[in-house]
Formats: sequence, structure tokens, C-alpha cells
Amino acid sequence: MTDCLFCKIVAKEIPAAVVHETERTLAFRDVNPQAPTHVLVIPKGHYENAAALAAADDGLADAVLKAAHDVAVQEGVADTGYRLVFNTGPQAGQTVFHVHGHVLGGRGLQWPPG
Ligand code: DGP
Repeated sequence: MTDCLFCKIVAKEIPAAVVHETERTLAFRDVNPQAPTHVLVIPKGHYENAAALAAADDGLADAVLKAAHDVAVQEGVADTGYRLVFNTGPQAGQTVFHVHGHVLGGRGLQWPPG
């Protein structure tokens, strides 16, 4: 998608601090981190949200989930615990409509979220 921010990051038209990459996924640091570790994990292909990703039904959702866990291990937060969040839709706070999982860790996280 030409007007999608995260597609532009995939295309390297916009810079990002990439921490992990596979053939089908990319992970980069959130520009506005909410925790010591705050990494966004995306499929390189454009899917609007988690529901669209799940509907793709080609193993891509699994690949994104695996990449998210690999990021958590790489960032050193897998053992202490981390949160994986897919804001889905405007009421949930989704602002970028290219599906992304937030990997958050490195501090105690509150529940319920705001
Ligand atoms: P969400 O609200 O769930 O759609 O999360 C979007 C996240 O994307 C938000 O935490 C900030 C991040 N973000 C927005 N623009 C950029 C950008 O240009 N670069 C990076 N690295 N992150 C961005």
C-alpha cells in the first residue's frame, strides 16, 4: 500500500531501528516507547489488523507470533515476562492500520490496561 507508514518502513523509504527480520516479518523499535523494550512486529505484507492477518490463513500469523517471541528472547525479557498487544480498531487505540504486535517488557506492567 503506497500510503501506509509501515509499508514505507518495509520498503526502507522511512528509517526505523530494525531489531529482527525474517523473510515475511520485520520488527523495529517503537518511535514512542512505553517500556524499556517496546518493539513493533509486523508482517511485510499489508494487512489492516489482526483479524485480517488471521483470515490470511497461510501461516503468516504464526510467523508474526514466532517473530515476537524471538524479539522478546533477543531483548532479554522473555524470562521475566513481556506483553504482546495487537490493538485492533480505533476504540482499542489502533492508529496505524498495518497490523503490528507491540512487544512490551523490561518493567512491571499494569493490568487492566488503560
Ligand atoms: P497503535 O496505536 O497500536 O496503532 O500503535 C502504533 C505505534 O506505532 C505507536 O506506538 C507509535 C508507532 N509509530 C508511529 N509512527 C511510527 C514511525 O514512523 N516509526 C516507528 N518506529 N514507530 C511509529
